Amino acid sequence: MKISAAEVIVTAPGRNYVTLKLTTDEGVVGYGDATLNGRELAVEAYLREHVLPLLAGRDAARIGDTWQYLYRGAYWRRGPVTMTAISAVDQALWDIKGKVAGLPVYELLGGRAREAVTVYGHASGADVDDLLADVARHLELGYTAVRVQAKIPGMDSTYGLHTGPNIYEPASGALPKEEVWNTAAYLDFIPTLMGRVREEFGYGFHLLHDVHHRLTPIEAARLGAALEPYRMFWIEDATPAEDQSAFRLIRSHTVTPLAVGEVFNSIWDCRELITERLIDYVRTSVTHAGGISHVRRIMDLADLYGVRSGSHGPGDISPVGLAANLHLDLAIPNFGIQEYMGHRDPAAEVFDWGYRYENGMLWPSDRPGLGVEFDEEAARRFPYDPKYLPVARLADGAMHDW
Ligand code: EZ4
Ligand code: CO
Repeated sequence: MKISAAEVIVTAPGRNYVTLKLTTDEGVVGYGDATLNGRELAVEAYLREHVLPLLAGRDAARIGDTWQYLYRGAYWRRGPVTMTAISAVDQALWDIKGKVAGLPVYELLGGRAREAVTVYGHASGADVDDLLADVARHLELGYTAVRVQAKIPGMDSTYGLHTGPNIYEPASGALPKEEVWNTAAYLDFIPTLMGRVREEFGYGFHLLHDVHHRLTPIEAARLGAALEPYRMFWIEDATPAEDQSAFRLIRSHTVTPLAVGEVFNSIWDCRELITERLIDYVRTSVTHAGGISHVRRIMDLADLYGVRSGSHGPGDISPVGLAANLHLDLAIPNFGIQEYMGHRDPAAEVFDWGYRYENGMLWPSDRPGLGVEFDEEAARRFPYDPKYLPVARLADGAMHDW
């Protein structure tokens, strides 16, 4: 069966999503998520100009060979744009393979190693009381793991907060929003905040926190040590993710578990982190790290070293991308946890995702392939809506990591 048509569709039902559609000469359709927040059209153009012309006539069954062709065959390898594009092709080909076989993709990956996928939800607040109310709401909804973020006193705005009821959307505006960051205020506040959460709700659920690349290694080490009494499930992205050696220093000072990697796009980004056991969870996602095929290899490497999965699952991954990640989460032995933020209205007018949230877990559908339907006509009603992620500066105006 050959790929006979390929198309990229950009649509914004509530937020921007980039979707690759591959069609075979027998009329089987596969979808892949190619959404890269704030850089959507770069991936769309990479796919349209440099990848789609290579796909027509290729055997749709040969997922691995197509992956290698797009990765090794391109002299300019890796990077978020390229790898998100390759990922979309990989997802769409797995979707086709599942539909041809009449089986959900997790069956092709060896079958379910668990019934459902444990997820963590996002609690946030404008102050401590507001945050505590949101944690309570998550626990009532059945979440067994909750990420906690709150506005840092003394700062005008802080990353990771809800922007509306149940909405977390960092991208906004025709130009990037500028936030002012204060490390000292942050480091003073976070241990107090986690202490308050444990005091109110106890230790019977997993507590997570995202540092979002803001600290130096020694600051991250101090935070990890200060949080030890609160038994965090993890602290995420403690330092800018490209410096793998930073984690040696953090690791040597704290037993707070470490997660990193939502911005990683290949196995090479996390090789030392895994093989030197510098982290506990690797956060690569199917959408941004080369698809099901490549993330499966990352997770296999991680399994050898006792590192578990904790894949990125923000609102800026489409229902197709999240479904693809769920199929992998279901099948791998070293699944840890999956991030889940839901999908923002009116995404359901365009995507029918099949999986459902219940009791702190995501439950797969038994539809063949990835199991996500895409309504192209509805997609056309929601044109691309340009948005940027924010940037961060220090009080003196110097650029900082967002
Ligand atoms: O800020 O996906 O853990 N989740 C996160 C995300 C990122 C966004 C960036 O597009 O850090 O919410
Ligand atoms: Co994060």
